[in-house]
Amino acid sequence: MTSEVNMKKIAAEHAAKYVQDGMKIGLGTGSTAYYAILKIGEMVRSGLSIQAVATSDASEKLAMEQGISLTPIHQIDRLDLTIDGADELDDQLRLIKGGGGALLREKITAYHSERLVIVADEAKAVAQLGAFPLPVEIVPFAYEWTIRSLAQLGCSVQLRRKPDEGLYVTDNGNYIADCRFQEISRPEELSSRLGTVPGVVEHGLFIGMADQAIIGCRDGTVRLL
Ligand code: ABF
Repeated sequence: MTSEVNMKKIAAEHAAKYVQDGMKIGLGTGSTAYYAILKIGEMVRSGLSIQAVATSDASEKLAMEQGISLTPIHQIDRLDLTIDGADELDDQLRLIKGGGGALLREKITAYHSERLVIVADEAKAVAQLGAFPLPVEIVPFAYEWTIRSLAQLGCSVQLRRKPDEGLYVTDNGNYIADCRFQEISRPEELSSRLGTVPGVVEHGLFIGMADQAIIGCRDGTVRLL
């Protein structure tokens, strides 16, 4: 029986095989993308030459520790491949992302990538999105009003806090509102409605962005979606 950690590792290392010499790579965020960065670091130390952009300060730090040099964004027009995690994914490759607080940089990076490959353990694959609270990045100004507008979309909203500390602040200086919908039956519609709320910077619904998902399974195999 494979542990959750190993399911993440199996999926991430399978995705790392897609990384070829000379590629421009987006490095995701989270505990699954972590294993992809470790594997890519090993490949770089063995001579692989890539240009890389990280989707969070945490992934940037990890990449540098692994010997992956990061390229300034202005030197890259478009990425060949981004490998990233997800909190939920359905069979149409619609995703909820942002549990790690990096959704804005993740979505920007994914948008400017030729391919987005999602790596996840099998628990992330769901029939319908929504059990995981949808992270929404909002500006600090008037956040109380923004939270009220989000609640009017039919969810209960919790402003993310750091354990034993104050409000969680993203790498971009914004807050995260975790929106509990329970079930999201029409993700495309919700995505559009979220975009109309002033104060919302970006949300964690990634629709029509992922090209493939690599799921690490309990039996030690990977399932490709
Ligand atoms: C990141 O990966 C986030 O968008 C998401 O929260 C996380 C998935 O969690 P993990 O890989 O740590 O299980 O990209």
